[in-house]
Amino acid sequence: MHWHILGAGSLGTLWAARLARANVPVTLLLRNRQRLASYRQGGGLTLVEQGHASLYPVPAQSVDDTSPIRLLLLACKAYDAEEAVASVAHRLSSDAEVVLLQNGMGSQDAVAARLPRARCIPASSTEGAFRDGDFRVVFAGHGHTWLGDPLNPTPPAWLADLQNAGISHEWTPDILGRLWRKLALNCAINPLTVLHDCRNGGLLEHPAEVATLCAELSEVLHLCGQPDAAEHLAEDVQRVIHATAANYSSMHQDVAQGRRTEISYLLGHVCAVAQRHNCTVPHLQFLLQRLQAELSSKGLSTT
Ligand code: NAD
Ligand code: KPL
Repeated sequence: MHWHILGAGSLGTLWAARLARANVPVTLLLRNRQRLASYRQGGGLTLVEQGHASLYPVPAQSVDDTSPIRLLLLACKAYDAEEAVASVAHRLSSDAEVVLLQNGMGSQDAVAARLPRARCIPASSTEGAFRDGDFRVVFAGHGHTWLGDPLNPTPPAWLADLQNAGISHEWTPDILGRLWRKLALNCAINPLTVLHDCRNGGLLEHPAEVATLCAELSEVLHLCGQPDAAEHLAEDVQRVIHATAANYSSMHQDVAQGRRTEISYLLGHVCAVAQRHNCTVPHLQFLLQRLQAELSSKGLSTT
């Protein structure tokens, strides 16, 4: 199986370098010919692991190349997913599979609606990576990736490539439950870390605020048919806060670095779903308003 990877950022580069290292055929898809030229000038992707940098000359194309794509890893941010996949939709084969690495929810359905013939496979990852240069990624936190197809529980044969590449993963029939649970954890933690300008552990000083959000999040999860994802949510949020006390949440990092957040696919999505079900979630709604005001005051997008 030949992998094409669209989105040469942190996670896309991390996957590409490890697949290439395991001799799995992989091609990076870059936004345009200018990006392709600058990639080729650098000679490939650099992966930094435990302070050690290795260069992988992964082949690359621009999205307007015409060769067919059978297996695509979509590794851009949730707010870019639809447009990015549209740029290569005409290249997807009739039996194409598309792995969706986006955090939060909402973008997966939008992509699937654009690609009615493709098998869309959402993924949820706890791996951590960041860019410290163009086409250069630091593997900052070992984690695990869950993948699944909500419409078809049969695992794809190419999971063996992930095994060979040392990408820790699991095929799950309940990927939606996984995504909802991670979304709920993110909503209970990330916006508050931005508003209180603190590390995750700083939320230990705001137990009532966190507990109230968990209660409303559980209500929304039940309404959308995800009771398992609601189980012991408050306890799990406390566990994550303790386990990651010294870290800044991904949303805090985005805001601190002046980057657009994925708010519409996280807290924004939960509030929109609650509204669709006529479910009042005043604390989540107020949190969203405060977060949007904070982003706006910093000149960042509120969507
Ligand atoms: P990133 O911003 O580092 O990389 C995204 C890349 O996609 C960028 O290089 C961007 O230029 C590219 N891109 C966007 N639109 C494009 C288009 N139309 N054509 C071609 N390229 C395009 O993002 P990331 O950190 O790798 O995150 C990707 C997703 O994975 C996000 O939803 C994020 O929340 C999730 N995630 C990230 C991490 C992490 O540690 N980085 C961990 C877990 C989940
Ligand atoms: O995933 C996270 C993030 O920072 O995005 C955790 C660590 C769970 C905090 O919500």
